[in-house]
Parts: sequence; C-alpha cells; structure tokens
Amino acid sequence: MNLEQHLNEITGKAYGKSIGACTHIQLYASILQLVKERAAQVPAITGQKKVYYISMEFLIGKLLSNNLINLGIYEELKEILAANGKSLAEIEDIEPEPSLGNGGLGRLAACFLDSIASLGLPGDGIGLNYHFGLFKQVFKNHLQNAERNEWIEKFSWLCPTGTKFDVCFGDRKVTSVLYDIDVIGYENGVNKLHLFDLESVDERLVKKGITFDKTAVDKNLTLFLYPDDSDEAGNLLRIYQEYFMVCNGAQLILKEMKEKGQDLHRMNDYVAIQINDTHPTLVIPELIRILTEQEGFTMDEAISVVSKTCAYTNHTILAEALEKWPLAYLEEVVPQLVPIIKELDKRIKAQYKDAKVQIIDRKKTVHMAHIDIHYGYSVNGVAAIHTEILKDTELNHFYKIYPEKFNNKTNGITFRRWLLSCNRELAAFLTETIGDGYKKNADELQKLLAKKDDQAVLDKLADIKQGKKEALAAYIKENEGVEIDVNSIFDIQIKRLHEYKRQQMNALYIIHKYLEIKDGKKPSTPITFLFGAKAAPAYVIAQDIIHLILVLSEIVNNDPDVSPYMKVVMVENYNVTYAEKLIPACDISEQISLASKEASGTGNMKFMLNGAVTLGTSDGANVEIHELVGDDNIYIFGEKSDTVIKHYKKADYVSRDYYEKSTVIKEAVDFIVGKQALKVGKKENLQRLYNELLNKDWFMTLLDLEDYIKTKDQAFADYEDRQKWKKMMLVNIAKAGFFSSDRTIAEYNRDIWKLR
Ligand code: 26V
Repeated sequence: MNLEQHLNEITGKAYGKSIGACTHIQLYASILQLVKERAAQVPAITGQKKVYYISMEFLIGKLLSNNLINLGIYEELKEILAANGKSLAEIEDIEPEPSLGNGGLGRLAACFLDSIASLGLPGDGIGLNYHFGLFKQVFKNHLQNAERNEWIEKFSWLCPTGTKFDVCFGDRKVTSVLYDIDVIGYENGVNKLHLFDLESVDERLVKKGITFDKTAVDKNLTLFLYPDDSDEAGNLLRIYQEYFMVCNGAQLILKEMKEKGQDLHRMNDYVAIQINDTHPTLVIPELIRILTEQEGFTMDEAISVVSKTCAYTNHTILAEALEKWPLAYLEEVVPQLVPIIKELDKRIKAQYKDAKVQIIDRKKTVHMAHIDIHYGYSVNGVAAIHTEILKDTELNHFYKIYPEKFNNKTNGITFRRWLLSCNRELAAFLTETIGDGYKKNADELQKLLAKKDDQAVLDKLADIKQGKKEALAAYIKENEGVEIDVNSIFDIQIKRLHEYKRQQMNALYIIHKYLEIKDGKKPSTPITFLFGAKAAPAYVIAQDIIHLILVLSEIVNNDPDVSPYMKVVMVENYNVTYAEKLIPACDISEQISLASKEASGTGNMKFMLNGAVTLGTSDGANVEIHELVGDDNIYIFGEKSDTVIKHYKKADYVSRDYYEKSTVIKEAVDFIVGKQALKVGKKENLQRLYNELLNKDWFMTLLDLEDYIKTKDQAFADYEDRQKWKKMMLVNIAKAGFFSSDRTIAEYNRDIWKLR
C-alpha cells in the first residue's frame, strides 16, 4: 500500500474522513499511528550481544519529524499533505515536547539512541516516564517561575507493554508499568526506549506550580524529573527514583536474557550496561543482589560477572554534582542493598589503604562514582580535555589503580536531528554540492573544503543563514512578542543556567556595549543577544542571573538611543524545540565556560554544524573544535585550564582585585546595582548577584572579562568582512563531521561494548 493510501485508510477508519477533510489534530494523530505501523514493519535490531543505556534522563524532543526522516518518508508525506492543502510543519507544531531531561546529559542520551539504531547496533534505553518532566519556565516580573509540563496526551509515542515488575523499598512494595517508545534508526532497524512508570502514580498530588507531597512515594515517584543539574539533591526522593529505575532495569535485562536462553553466568558475553553518570549506579549492587539471592550465584561469581558487564560515563568534574549519599539514607530507602554495598566496600578496604578510594568513607557517606569505578570495567570522560583532567586530578587516585579502565569518548550529536531535520535547507544544499554520502558518513562533509573559494557556494550558505534568521525572528515575534532585526548579528548563548557557564559574563559584556553606545560608539552592524536557559529553582544565584538578563533586556530594548543598535532577548522555556530554531539562525556561538569546568558541551557542536562561529574558552569540546578548524576560524579567549586549576589549588583568585584594576570591569559590575537597573529590577536579587561577583565569583568571571570583551569585539569587527565570515562558516560546517554521534557510538562499541 502506498503512503497516501495508508494515511487515507487510517483517517478513514478513525474519523470517516479523507486526508483533505481532516483537521490538523486528526492528521497528527493519524500520522502518529502511521509511523507506529510502519515502524512495526521494520525489523527489530538483533545480535548476540546488546547494550542497555541506562539513564535518568532522555531528552528526546519531539519525535514526529525525526521518525519520518529516519523512515525515509518525510518528503513524500510532506508532498501528499501539501497536495491535500495541509502543512506538515503546522502538524509538527502540535506535538508536545516531552521534557525528560535537564540538559546536555539527557540530550546526549537521546542522540546516542538515534546513533545506536542508525548504526544497526542492538541497544535499548532504560529510563523513567516522568509525567510532568522538567518544569516549564514562565517569566513574571523578570523572574523565573516553574510550572508543570503536561506532555502526555491521548495520542502519544508511548506504547503500553503490559510488562509489570514489583519493586521493594525495604518492606514497602510498589508495582511498575513499562511503556516503550520505538527508536527508529536512520534507514535501519528499530530499538526501544523503555520508560518505567509507577502503576499507582497520582497526578492529583501536585498542587500549585510544581509542589507536591514529597513523602507519598507510592504516588509521586514518576511525577517529576529533578530540576537540579549540579547540586546534590539531598533528598530521599531522588534515591527512591534511582532505585525504582535500576530495579526495573535489572529485572528487564535478566528477563530478556532468560527469554533468549542466555546463561546468566556469562552475562558479559551478552550484555553491556552503560551507566550514564552516577544516577543509575545502584544497578550494580541490585544485579549482585538478584543474582545471589534468586539465581544461586556466590558473591564472588556475582561480583565478577557484574563488574565485567557495567561501564561508567562521567559527565562532570563539578565536585558538588558527584553523588554522595549518607549511608543512613540508603538504609532507609533500600535496606536490602546495604549489606551488598558494605561487602563491596569491605573488599576495597582490604585491598587499598588509600582512604580516597573507599566507597563508604569515615563519615559514613557512600560515594556512588567509587562503586562504578571499582566495580565497572570502563570509565570514560566525554571530551579529550575532560578525560585528561579526570586522570590527572579529580580521579587520579583511581587512575593509578586502574589505568586500563580509563578512556575518552568525545561526545557527538545526531546529524539527523541537528542538520537534516532542523536545517533542511542546508542539508539539501550540501547534498546538491557534495552529494549525500555525508548523511551516512559525516566525514564526507570535508568535501566542502574544496568549495572554499567558490563564490556561489559561499553566497548560498549566507543566504540559507539569512533565511533561518528570518524564520527565527518571526518565531520570536510570535512567542516572545519582541521584534528583532534580521540584519543584525545573532549572538546566542543557550544552555542550562549555571555560574560556571558564565551567562553573567555575557551579561556584563552587554552592559559594557550598552554604555559604549550611550557614549556614542555605535556598532557597524546591530547585534541581537539571545539567551535561553532554565535555572534549577533552588539555585539562587542562577535565578539572579536570569533576573539580570531580563532586566537588561527591558532597559536596552526600550532605550531609543540604543535599541536600533542592540537588542537582548531571553526566550521563555528554552527546550529542544526552541534549540532547533535558534541554532540554524546563529552567527556567533557563545561557549564561554570557565576552562576546566565544562566537561564537553554539545551545543557547541550543533552550532558549528549549522555554520556558526564559536566564541569560546579552551574548555570541553571547544578544544577539539579549535584543533579542527584552526586559529582562523574560531575565537578563543581566557585563561587555560591549568592556570584555572592552579588558582583553585592556591586559592589565590580575588575577584575584587580585577574589579579595582579595570574601569571597564568596574563600570559594568556597578551597573548591576546602579539606578537604572534598580528602577526596573529587584534590589534583593541584583544586590546579591553584585555581592557574589565582588566577594566570591567562584567561577572567575572577572578573570576573563577583559579578554572576552576584546575577543568578542574582534569577532563583531570581522563580521563586517562578509567574505571572510562566509569562509569561516564553510570551514566550520566542513569540519563538523567528527562530532557526529555515529562516530562517538562507533568508538563506544569498538572500545567498550564490543557488540560485533
Ligand atoms: C546531577 C544531578 C544531581 C542530582 C539531581 C539531578 C542531577 C541531574 C544531573 C546531574 C549531572 C549533570 C551532568 C551533566 O549534565 N553534564 C553535562 O553532560 C554533557 C554530556 O556529556 C556535557 O556535554 C556537559 O559538558 C556536561 O555539563
């Protein structure tokens, strides 16, 4: 049956209508059905060994467009709909975005699932089905408010499976239900994302905003995703959620093994479990518990096979984000695991005298990463510099014991979503110019380098960018009510709000530029400064930084002397869908974390692929971007990681010294608590941020501010040389192939999973 007949059949059965007579919502539901039916025809990916990517977060984004692309029916369907007077783009808008992740870590997991399936590797995701996911951000009085994101609707990608498991928290028993989402590979087979839910979950528990009874564990477990992406949650509920996930995951893995008749004693021949940060660490003691209590394994046998099956990825060196739980918490939530964890700890203590590698320390705190490193077979960082820092400093004690376990896997992004789907115009032009081999072999993007002096190619790249800027401007007008100049430079910083990412440094630049314009020094080309960021509700300074940016946008955009030359926009509720519109439209990609702090970053890769030029520090994957594009195609500034690490060691960074030495810095910082800002903003928030910057500035904003201003001004000046800029765009696109998550996954498979 052809595609049009298939869709007509579905609309006919469901609504008694043909395509042309359906509403957009009816078509959305029908296409969803069609994709599910088509996916069911695609063979499941199988093989002798399978990887399970276990993660508290899968920031999958909307799925319709990607699934159509991966099934190879996007264009055809678009035309069929158009012929019937319908717009696929408008139908895509209807889909709600699930918010099952905080930021980079969750989005990476989603990119990985796409690549695993696209490479034809057997591998499923295991996670949780949060009903309201991460909060929805709403701005009111220049402050962030948090509301629930109701993303689960009648028509959904979630497929009930009928699988149920019991999960015990000591004597308390709850039941899970399992939903699956198809992960459709690009012109390849299908894997699954398994999302566990609590059978007795009760949405009525949620009161105002995102408040709910934290103690009603049998009702609340899968209501929300923790909104902290750095701070230790310090909350029992997080451990309940983590155990709920891994207990279900372990049961699912063992069930699948048994169904295939596989010998549990040789688990590592059939299964690899990739532990995404420390959040799923309890899967290690849980598997050991099940094998010893229910499968007749000795403790030695269980520990041995589990240790050969589990591998750990570290995503951060921020000490405060490495999970440590008081033993007493674990005793309360999962008493059944405590004897196992104690046994694992006892074996380490017997072997190593160094207190730094213990699992349970003197204060009876359990270090989750230590379990992963001792009882897993691989430890990887997510960018070259990050892995080196882990080996040399943060995890040096472990590296000395297990040098062979440590390896780097520089992150990647799926080009299906971050090029083929979000920038169809660029993808089509690339196909026309270098052929479509790059879609399966991203390295082929380098063929574009041969066109570096081809004026028609350069102009077309600039045209595509311009079109995307116009589309973004229209979207922002509609969603934020702000008009932006499509002929301005689009300078964009989009990522979670965190002091180490230094949105506050960008804000200080904006103040500086504002004061310059007030002084009569106008930029040749107007600039639009765009931000998107959610802040953890409990992260006070992060809220204050959002406040400052919103206050600045009010001041700048409403000042008739200045607004023709610059605008500041912080988009509300930044999410994957917004990223897909912002990234293709960007000229300058802001990647300005304090060197050594951003493990990798993946937004930097998405921007580069879409022809933006990076303005960044030597941090995370920026370092590798720099190596690939060379000095002439990137703007690097700021202190290097070794200098920064030394400052921390010696505790010799004093932000006030930088403030006092430089009038430029002083003027910008003082503006935060100046008359103009206080007239628009709240004294409490602005004063607190000002004090923080002057008296603490833990992430050394003022250290790099002058170099940042200088380098950013240079980038804006270079933008005037349109020819030079177009070439930079071309080189960035051409060199982005390395950052395909297909390459990353091929490396995980080659070095860690060894699936075939
Ligand atoms: C920690 C916690 C603590 C408990 C509450 C919930 C929660 C959620 C997340 C985290 C750790 C987040 C770590 C993270 O997102 N790391 C980012 O990982 C990206 C993918 O590897 C990487 O590109 C970013 O540089 C890194 O910050």
